[in-house]
Amino acid sequence: MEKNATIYVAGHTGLVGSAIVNKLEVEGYENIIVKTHQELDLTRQAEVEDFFQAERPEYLILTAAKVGGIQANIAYPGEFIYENIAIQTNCLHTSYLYGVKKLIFLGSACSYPRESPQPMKEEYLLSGPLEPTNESYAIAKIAGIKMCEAYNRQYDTNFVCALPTNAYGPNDNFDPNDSHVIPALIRKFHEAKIKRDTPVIIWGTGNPRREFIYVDDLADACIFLMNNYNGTEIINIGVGEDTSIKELTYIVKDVVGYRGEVVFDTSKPDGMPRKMLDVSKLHNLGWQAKTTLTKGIAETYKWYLKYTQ
Ligand code: GFB
Repeated sequence: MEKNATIYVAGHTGLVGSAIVNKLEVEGYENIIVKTHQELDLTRQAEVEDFFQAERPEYLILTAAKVGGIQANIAYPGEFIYENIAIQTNCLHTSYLYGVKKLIFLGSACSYPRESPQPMKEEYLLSGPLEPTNESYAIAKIAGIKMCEAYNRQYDTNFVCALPTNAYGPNDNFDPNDSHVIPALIRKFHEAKIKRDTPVIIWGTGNPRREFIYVDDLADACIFLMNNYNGTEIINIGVGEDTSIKELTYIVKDVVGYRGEVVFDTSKPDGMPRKMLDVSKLHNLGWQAKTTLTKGIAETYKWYLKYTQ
């Protein structure tokens, strides 16, 4: 991407979009376009077309999506399938209509089969049934991936699809019910520390394993792919190692400085038993994540204290 190109970052108020805008600014990109949800509702095709007609973005970084943790996915499957399919369909089709030079669409590691061999290679997509707790979200993302492939094939577009692992970091959603596990644990441990409330309840058995990427690393990887990758084949973005929810619990507990008891509530769902990406394709292109889990959680906790307390 040229430094003076017009780059539309869809979803700039979210976790990933905000980190991408920050990184683009630091790297000297001068023409970044953003729109709030009030200014542009991406689920409305006509609004999206009017926006592309007026602004003519040359590049699109598509991070806008309805996202949430395991409980949000269980509670709102209709919203997850509708909003994600609408947003991505409108953005991808309009990008084709208005000749966007290149875009990156973010899929998700949860699009891989529930019982996928680990680590998950790109070719395992659609090789088995999905994890039921996030099937709507996964199906929507698979539809986006397949739409990119189909448009590249039929219209010779340059639509890149990346599948990131679970992201976390500053600007995350810390809602106790709907958030992902890292922001949820930061908030639970912090509030328990302040209120001297014990025990802290962790959902599930603690046995599932997840791979977590710090959002600044994910932003860096997306910009790297925009500048260095043109394939139609999907590409995983991860860190190359995973952690059990139990190990994660004790890392967050230490970072926050909570000294009380922890209880695992096994009546809550575990979700997918293990989710870890094979990142050899990305490594072979020359990109690797830099931030350790403990450092990333410490940065996120600092942000949480500064901006939410
Ligand atoms: O982050 P999380 O909601 O996402 O949960 P998933 C990860 C694991 O942490 C699950 C456990 O095994 C949860 O049961 N966990 C323990 C908790 N305590 C908590 C808590 O207080 N809050 C939360 N949220 N989890 C999502 C998908 O799955 O991953 C989405 O549902 C999306 O579609 C996202 O793909 C990245 O990794 O299980």
